[in-house]
Amino acid sequence: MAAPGENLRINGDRLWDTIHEIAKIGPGIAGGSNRQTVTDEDGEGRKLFQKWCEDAGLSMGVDQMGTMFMHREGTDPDALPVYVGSHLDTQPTGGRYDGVLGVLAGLEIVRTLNDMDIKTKHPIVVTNWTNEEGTRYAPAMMASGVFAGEFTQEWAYDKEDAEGKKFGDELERIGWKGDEVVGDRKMHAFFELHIEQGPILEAEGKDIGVVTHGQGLRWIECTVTGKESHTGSTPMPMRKNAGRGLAQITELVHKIAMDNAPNAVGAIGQVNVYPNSRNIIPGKAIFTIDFRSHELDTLNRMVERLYAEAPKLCEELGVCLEHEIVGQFDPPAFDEGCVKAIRDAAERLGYSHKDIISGAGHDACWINKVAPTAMVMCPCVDGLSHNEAEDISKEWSTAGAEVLFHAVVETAEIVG
Ligand code: HGY
Ligand code: MN
Ligand code: MN
Repeated sequence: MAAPGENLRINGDRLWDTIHEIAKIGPGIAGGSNRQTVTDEDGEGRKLFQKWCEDAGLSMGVDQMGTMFMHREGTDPDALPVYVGSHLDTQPTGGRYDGVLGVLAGLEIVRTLNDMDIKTKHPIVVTNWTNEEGTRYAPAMMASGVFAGEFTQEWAYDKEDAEGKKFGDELERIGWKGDEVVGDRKMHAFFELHIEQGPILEAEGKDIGVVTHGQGLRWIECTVTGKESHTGSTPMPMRKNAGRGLAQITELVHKIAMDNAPNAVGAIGQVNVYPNSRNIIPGKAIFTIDFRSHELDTLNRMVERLYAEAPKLCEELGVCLEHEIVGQFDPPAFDEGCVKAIRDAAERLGYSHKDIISGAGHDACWINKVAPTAMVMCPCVDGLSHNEAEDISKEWSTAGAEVLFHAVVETAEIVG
């Protein structure tokens, strides 16, 4: 496949303006975004994205998990499309770029191809995967997981949020439950641009991350049960404090990750204590452990050690522990051909680059199971993400989108 000329560039200003236009929908309280999956704000953001795509001549398909597929014709209708995208849903206190950059960079590729009247043999499909974040409804990368056959649609539809609302009902309520059977679409390749969400690229002064692998993930939901009683009148030796189980498992998770450093991380991000009253000893604590490593055996060892040590801790405290895996995927290795297209594009375009392992999970991690897949990363300020202060430069956004552009267009094969 002929590589695109190094003069083939995107309109970085237009991409930057588009990113900040959609950020007006579901704004956070501190300058970031709060456009959680299948909320009204998510629905509004989808509508704006649909308008932009249709204005660019794309036709829309939506599957039964609400994932949006925006199709640009190729010259060979029988050729499998090259997919490019990410996610428009955000964390409750998310940044403006996590996911959004990757979807809108896909739109910018189409806009640029239209401007230059460039045709490709393979169609190009810009994709917005539903519920990548997994915050309102676990697990993360939910729709791409159903697409890759990892979860059933019924299981996903039945997931409930903190208010007991089911995912499937909310998807229908916002009017984005499509008719396409999830996973029926076949892909020639899938590319995703994403901010690094870590400090490496910025610290090393690199414009581009060529993502060769991702970390595997285990989300373990724990329920520690003790006994509610008066914080004032219950003698200390009689207490069954579920909060102490939470505290000691929090420390254990940290210790397990540190003992497997530098190729492991662990924390507890979501915590609910019941009844959460100032003068009642917590009778129950429900929380989710997030373990990650790019080494599968390390990841499995971390989980085994948790299963061995956490129940003992709880027994000594007089409380009991139940746990269940609510999200998991093994460390992905991305397609070498697609990874090479990205590395060559960075080289051709004169951007500094380094091979990198993705610390965060992405839809590409699941799609990698069903199609040749790879990711491009750009730096983010202080490596900060999942924080409203998440920030990138226009230069980084442009560089990432241009490398994505070249990898997509080379794979889709320019015609004429
Ligand atoms: O959890 C993750 O890694 C992703 O940001 N959803
Ligand atoms: Mn993301
Ligand atoms: Mn995220």
